[in-house]
Parts: sequence; structure tokens; C-alpha cells
Amino acid sequence: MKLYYSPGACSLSPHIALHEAGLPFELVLVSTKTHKLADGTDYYSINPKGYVPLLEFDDGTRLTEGPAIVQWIADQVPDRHLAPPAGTIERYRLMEWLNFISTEVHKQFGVIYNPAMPEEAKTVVRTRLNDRFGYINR
Ligand SMILES: N[C@@H](CCC(=O)N[C@@H](CS)C(=O)NCC(=O)O)C(=O)O
Repeated sequence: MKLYYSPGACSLSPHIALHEAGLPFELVLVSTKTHKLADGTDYYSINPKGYVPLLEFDDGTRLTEGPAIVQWIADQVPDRHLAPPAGTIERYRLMEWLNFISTEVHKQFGVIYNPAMPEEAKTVVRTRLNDRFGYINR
């Protein structure tokens, strides 16, 4: 199994999950700036979305989107209790949180770090993120 990752990016979440699961995997470094691998391979030829994380199974199947990947990892090792059993309300709570973090928190950061975004937009997003983190804290 291969995890396509970039240091400091959201691929850290499935990276942690793989360690917690105790599953064997290798890391493949992706530049999120050039969208190339270390050997020069065009990452778009592996993931047309161009972003990390991507998990490649031993049979070549590729899975993208952090929330899907971490749940797949958890489901490989049910004895480790990394996620509640499928079909339970607790599992839907996990999906609820993963979706909230992915869309309402993580994706908002793109605006703050985008040099093309006007300062006014960044201020709006900072305020929104502050509200979201307040909700998470409560
Ligand atoms: N919806 C994706 C978002 C992944 C994402 O935004 N990855 C960023 C790093 S944190 C990335 O690779 N950005 C480079 C790009 O979009 O070209 C997920 O949840 O897995």
C-alpha cells in the first residue's frame, strides 16, 4: 500500500491512521506546488485532482479524500477500534465530524494562505474560522 503525501499537508491524518492501524505502507512524496513526484512523474497522471492524500492499495485501486481514506483504514482493522462499526449512529457522528473538519475548517485555510486573495476576504474567513474553532472547543 502507498500513501501519496506532502509534509505539513492534510495527508498527515491518514498517515497517523496508518500507524495507528499498524498496516504496512510506503510513503510517496508529492510536491503540491509542482504536482510532481521526486522522480518527475506528473502527479495528475496518478490523481487527476492533483492533491494529497491518495491511498493506493496493493491491487492498484486508488482512493482519494481524507475522510474516505481514514475510514477505509479503520475498517481494515476493526479490532483496533479506530472507528465505530458501520451503520451505528456513532459512525455517522464520526462522518459528521470528518465532513465538518474537511469542509468548514480545513478548506477555509486555503483562502488565508492564497496570496491572490484580498485581505478583506482573509478577514472574513478568519472570523468564520474563529467561530468554527469556538464550536469545536465547546
Ligand atoms: N478534499 C480533499 C482536499 C485535499 C487537499 O486540499 N490537499 C491539499 C494539501 S492539505 C493539496 O494537496 N493541495 C494541492 C493542490 O490542491 O494542488 C481531502 O479532503 O482529502
